[in-house]
Amino acid sequence: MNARASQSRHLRRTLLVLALACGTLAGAAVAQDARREGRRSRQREVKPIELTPAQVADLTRIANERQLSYDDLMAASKTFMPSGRHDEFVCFASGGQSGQVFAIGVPSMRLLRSIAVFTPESWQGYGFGVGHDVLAGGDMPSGREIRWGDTHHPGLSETNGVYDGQFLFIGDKANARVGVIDLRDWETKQIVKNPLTVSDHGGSFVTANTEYVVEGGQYATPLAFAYAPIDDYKKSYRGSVTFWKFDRTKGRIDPEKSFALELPPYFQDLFDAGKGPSHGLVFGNSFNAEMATGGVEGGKPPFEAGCSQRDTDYLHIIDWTIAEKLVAAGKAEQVGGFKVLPLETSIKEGVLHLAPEPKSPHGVDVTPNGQYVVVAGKLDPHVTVFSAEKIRKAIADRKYSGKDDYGVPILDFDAVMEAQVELGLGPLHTQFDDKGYAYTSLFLDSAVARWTLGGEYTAKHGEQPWKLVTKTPVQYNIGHLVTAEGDSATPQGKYLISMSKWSVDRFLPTGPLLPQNFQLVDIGQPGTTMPVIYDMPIGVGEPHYAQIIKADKLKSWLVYPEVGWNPHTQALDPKAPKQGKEGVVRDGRNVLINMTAVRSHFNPEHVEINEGDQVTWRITSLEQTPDATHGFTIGGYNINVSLEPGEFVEIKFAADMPGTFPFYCTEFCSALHLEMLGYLQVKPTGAKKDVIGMAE
Ligand code: RUQ
Ligand code: CUA
Repeated sequence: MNARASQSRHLRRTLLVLALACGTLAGAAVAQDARREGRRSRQREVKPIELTPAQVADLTRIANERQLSYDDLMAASKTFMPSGRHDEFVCFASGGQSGQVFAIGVPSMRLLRSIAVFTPESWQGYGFGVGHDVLAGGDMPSGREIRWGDTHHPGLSETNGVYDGQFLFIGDKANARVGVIDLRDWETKQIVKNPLTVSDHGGSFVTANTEYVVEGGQYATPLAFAYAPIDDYKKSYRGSVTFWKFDRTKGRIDPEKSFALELPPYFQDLFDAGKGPSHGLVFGNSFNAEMATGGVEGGKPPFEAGCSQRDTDYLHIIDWTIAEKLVAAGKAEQVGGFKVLPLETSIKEGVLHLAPEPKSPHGVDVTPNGQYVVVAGKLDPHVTVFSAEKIRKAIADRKYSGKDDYGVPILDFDAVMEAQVELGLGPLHTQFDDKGYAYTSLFLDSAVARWTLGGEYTAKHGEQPWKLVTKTPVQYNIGHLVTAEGDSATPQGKYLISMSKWSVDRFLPTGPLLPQNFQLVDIGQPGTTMPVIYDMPIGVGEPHYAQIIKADKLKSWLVYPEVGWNPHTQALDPKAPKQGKEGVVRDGRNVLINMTAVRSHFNPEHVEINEGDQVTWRITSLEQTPDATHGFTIGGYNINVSLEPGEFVEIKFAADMPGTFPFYCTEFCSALHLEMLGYLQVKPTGAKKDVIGMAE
């Protein structure tokens, strides 16, 4: 080979390597194109189509080959999203026992993301190098670690009863905790552990301006995890509802400014906050007004029987504006280091009233105008509608039908009830649309019921008020349902998701553990038309509640605002390693690694430390290109973090395991992704040689 040929081959190879390594530039260009493309495709003008006879024949042939009906074709055309087109709505669904939150595009029902909240999750690095402080916030006051959650009810932040797209709260029923997610980067920023109880259910529900995040308890216990024999139930066991004060500027719950109410030991269930005329009140239902304590093994009636003897349980009506003032005036007591308003104070000062509600209620849902409260009793085929105005009047006029065992006034049922609507078997939860309809899930019927609201809504739908309109069967055993912004002051209508608990035969079998079934229901047309148009299997956990928000309300970041951004403080971090200042700094046994990451290398690539060193490993991603995410793992050290564009992370660990540990990038970031690696060498104590070789 002559010199020139070899030179040119060398040049070509150099150019190729450069081209690959210059992923930054290439990637930026690609991403810019994609961004432009994205914008174009969203605005893409698609001319109205008119099917030619040949096209109709084509469609018909495919439909017949695939055994699709006309309704199936319609359903497909209502849900299919062409590549690059974005969904109109995002559904944030609880991830049940997975301890996560799922984000799903609507109407395509495509899973967009899971957000780790209570359970460590390795893709996001949550609990594997970062996020430990957040997770630790949810530990028991005794210090016991809790590393999972049973997420039930997401609550989007609201302004004047309307979703504002800033924050998302999520409750953990199993351990009584609330997580706070910032919707700029969709990451969990805080977990607060309820200091009074390990059992909640009525969270997270926000008041109309997110003044408070409401967390209602569930199974009564002595407060603050004390022990008391179950025979002391009535005396020593208590329910509670906690009002977590939210600081919007900090994006955090402020436990110091939060408080709770001591409640009778009924099993408080779901809660909802008033808005408009009912703003200032929260409504919570309960079961077990009987105060049954179970004991089937000793021949006593089991909970299921003991809890459902009476015909009515108690709706709790709580005025948090009074409670807030009392707490500010020092009327709260310290229980478990937390401000708790004693039950007798709440009674005396008019914070708490009860109203009878039908047997074993579950959902309590305030209408968009804030005028009505809909309660569904699982063992009553009706939903019962209470009027906020009548409740306020009955409280003012002291229209009581009696008091409970603890002296809490019970409002006269007929004085506060507006309507009862017979819907079917096992009504659970209710949501609303923009046409004056309400939708209630019927667990036992496996159906969604559409019914008409009364009052000012009558003019909207033009039908008879407080009447069942239609029912759509769902598959199967629906728990919650959710309509677009359907628990806010501005419901959007259009879509409803039936969160069906059992899928049975809807999907290919996946062993004895089957997915849940999210069924999209088209509620765009009035009257009796309300078809199911999509089935989405959820095979990660059993979701409970969800909320659907208009996608354009979410102002997500595509890259962090500045290189060196700390997602925990949501600010540029002065500790973030800077380009050109990388290296390893030793201070006695403390070692600080300042590292940067950019396609396709880490700097430094060699990190040599000693066994027993305390390591602080800081990494800044220098990337500014959307989606140019790196990962960072040290094999064998249980570490993996996600490095999103601009992000700064700090990982701390003890180098207690000597040896040679490659670290590498865990996101396929570029053509030279496999080459994005380095070596951590941990020299054993007493090692004689510099080179770590075979054990001697
Ligand atoms: S509650 S359906 Cu939390 Cu109904 Cu599950
Ligand atoms: Cu960076 Cu792969």
